[in-house]
Amino acid sequence: MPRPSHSATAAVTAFKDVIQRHIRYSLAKPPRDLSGSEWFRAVALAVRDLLVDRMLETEARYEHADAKRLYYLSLEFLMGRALGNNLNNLGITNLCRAAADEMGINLEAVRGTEGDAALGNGGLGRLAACFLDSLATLGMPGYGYGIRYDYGLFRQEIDNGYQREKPDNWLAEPSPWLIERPGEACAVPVYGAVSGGANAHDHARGVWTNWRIIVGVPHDMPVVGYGGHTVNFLRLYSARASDEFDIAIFNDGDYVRAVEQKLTSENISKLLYPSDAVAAGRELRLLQEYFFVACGLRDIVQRYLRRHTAITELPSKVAIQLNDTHPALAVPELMRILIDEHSVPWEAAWEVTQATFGYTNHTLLPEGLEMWPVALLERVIPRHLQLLYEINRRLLDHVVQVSPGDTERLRRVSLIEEGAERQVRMAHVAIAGSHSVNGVAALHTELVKTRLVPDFFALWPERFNNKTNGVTQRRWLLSANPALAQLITEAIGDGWVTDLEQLRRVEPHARDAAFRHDFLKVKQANKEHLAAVIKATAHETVDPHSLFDVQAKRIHEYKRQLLAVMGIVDTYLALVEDGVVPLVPRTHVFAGKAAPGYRVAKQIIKLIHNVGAVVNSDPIAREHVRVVFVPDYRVTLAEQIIPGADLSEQISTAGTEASGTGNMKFAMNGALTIGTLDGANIEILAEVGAPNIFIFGLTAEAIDTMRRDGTYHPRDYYERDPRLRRVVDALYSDRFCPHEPGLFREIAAALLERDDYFHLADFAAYVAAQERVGREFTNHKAWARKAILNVARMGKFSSDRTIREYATEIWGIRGI
Ligand code: 26Q
Repeated sequence: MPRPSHSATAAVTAFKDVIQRHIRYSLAKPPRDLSGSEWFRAVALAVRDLLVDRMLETEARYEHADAKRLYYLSLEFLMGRALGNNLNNLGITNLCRAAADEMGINLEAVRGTEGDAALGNGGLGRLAACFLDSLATLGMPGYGYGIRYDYGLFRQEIDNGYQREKPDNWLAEPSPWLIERPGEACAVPVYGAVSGGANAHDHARGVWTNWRIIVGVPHDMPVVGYGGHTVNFLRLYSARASDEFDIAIFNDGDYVRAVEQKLTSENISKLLYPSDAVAAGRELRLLQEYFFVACGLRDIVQRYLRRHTAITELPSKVAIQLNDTHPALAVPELMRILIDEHSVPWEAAWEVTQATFGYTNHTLLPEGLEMWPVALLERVIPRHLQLLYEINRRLLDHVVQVSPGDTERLRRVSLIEEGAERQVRMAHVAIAGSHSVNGVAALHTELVKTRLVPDFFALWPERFNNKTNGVTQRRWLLSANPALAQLITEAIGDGWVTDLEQLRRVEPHARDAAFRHDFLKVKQANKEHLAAVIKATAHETVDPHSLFDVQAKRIHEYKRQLLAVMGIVDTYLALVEDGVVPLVPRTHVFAGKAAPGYRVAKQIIKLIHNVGAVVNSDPIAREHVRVVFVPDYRVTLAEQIIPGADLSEQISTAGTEASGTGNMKFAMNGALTIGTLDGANIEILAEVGAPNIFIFGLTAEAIDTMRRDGTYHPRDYYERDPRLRRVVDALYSDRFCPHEPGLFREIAAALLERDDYFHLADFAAYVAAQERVGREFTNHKAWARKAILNVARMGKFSSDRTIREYATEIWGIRGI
């Protein structure tokens, strides 16, 4: 062991001093009285001091270079914990640990007390968080803009196998990472009416009156890149009622109405909507979307105008990315700013708007496409509706020019869906108002072009492009799996931390018996850790030498947790009824939240628990199969589950999962994938090679054809396959719900009658693929080789690569 140098010990002392200063002057307590979470606060505040210094330096650097900036507008940022990540990226983990040791506290325990910032539902929100890490690591001026929800995604508790939601009051103790900036608060008008304004001849300058003011207060969370050179920020707005406006009503003597209005205003940033696919058409959600977009654009335009005068040159210094359609009201809002506040003529304003925005689509599911009733927009943001009408009029004029007489096409392209209730199609707004439209995996982008919006693709093919998702290896490998990270670094150096393609150099080590041995040792230790997590949370003792088969993601019919359950039921019945013993003992690990209003998803959670109860209590079956559900899946739990997986389940119906990002995290941590030809699985297959992944099931094209022609009859599969029949019959019977007869009948009946997600069509192929998995797992050497090759071939799936592509092909920004 080298002795710490004098300057190292001096740095430890200095850092310790900063922590002690915060204990005294920020917490105002003597150190001996501190609780665990107070230690966290003191350490975090000391780290924050460093972040603030570098954030100010970073801003000066950008300012000096007059750099073009990227603003990532998103209703969701699923950040997880920050302390460990900030220490790692600043490169001061060891220094901080030494300082903590000298004060007699354990850094890992302190890190363990931090709660997750769970301001997101799943994939889309976590992608935004990975992007912020990559932007900062690449030294690029890129900022997140979102909402500082009082309540993040609900905590999941399980009661008798049923999901129960508990509020996530994450700001009960204020976050040390958030820097409130009341001085930069902004005012946003809502409700009221417009007079004059848009019509065919005079579309400019409507006058919006009688609005109510909502105040947005920014809170900045510093985002440090690896190496600590760059600190960007995530700007989150909370909503406050406006004092002045209250005073007006107070003066009218209507005290109660004034207080009521104050409450509604402050509700806007109260909670994250917990749905990740079904667009909840609620007024409060619309207010959220408009509120944060309006705050963000004011801020962006203001920052631009501090140094520049020509508002029409905005796109030379500003790029704005719309994370799905949730922030798509930015399109009419920027038009309003340009036209109403800067007197820019329509044509020029529209050019500026299109050159500024890019739009990313994250879903093909029809129920995921956002639509807002025209009548609601009319009431809440009348001026924006007027502008949308004018955008639509010009769009439809253009369509008439290029395909005269095609009224069907006009109906399909329109921003407005005509029907009993007229609705605005937000995807059309986003596409029309952007110069770039991208999908998040190769297959997904093709389906956006051919299935989702073929008319727009015909109109503007040059706008459409693919940006395959990625994840940050700093959080998902270096920090979540330090033992594997160290093994890799010992083999190839640490260049992979900022250049994931370097993992290729691990490939030759897959043939090295000693390396394989070390790799398996690391995996085994991670499995033992996961077994301890399972014990502590699901209260089940599992064998860490069994195959850990993991499906961790939001619960959704299209993700087909039900197919995995059917596979388990098949194994169980074959064992107890036919005496067929599986080749390897398995532990099936499930984790994930269901949207509170999604009945079927909640039934699936109950089914997993009930199948687990039957299998785990059967003295014979439990020796071969175990089923556990780990409650409250979130970033911090993912960091503990993923490194301990042998097998990663990515089994969505082909053509439904836009990309998936969990698939990348598991493979990067040396799990093999069992998966369909869906989303980024297809690209993972291309990278790792067919022998190193278990692919099964129908293609998106085959499923598309069956859907179109109405040729899918699930009952045919049921009648022809006795194994499948036995499984469906067992679900239909009370075998897994003896105390609640008929509980799963609805699920079984839906499988037979509709099976919207083709479980029955893929069942036989899934079971066969799982049998291959079992066979191959018995050969430890071959399995280790394949797992190592998976790690070595994950270079493409770094969010650094994704961000470089966005930066050069869409945003026109660069590292400074
Ligand atoms: C919309 C309107 C009202 C309320 C909620 C929503 C809403 C919220 C969240 C709709 C959708 C979402 C989230 C979608 C999502 O997470 N999509 C996932 O995005 C990932 C990143 O691109 C992909 O990897 C996943 O395949 C995709 O499912």
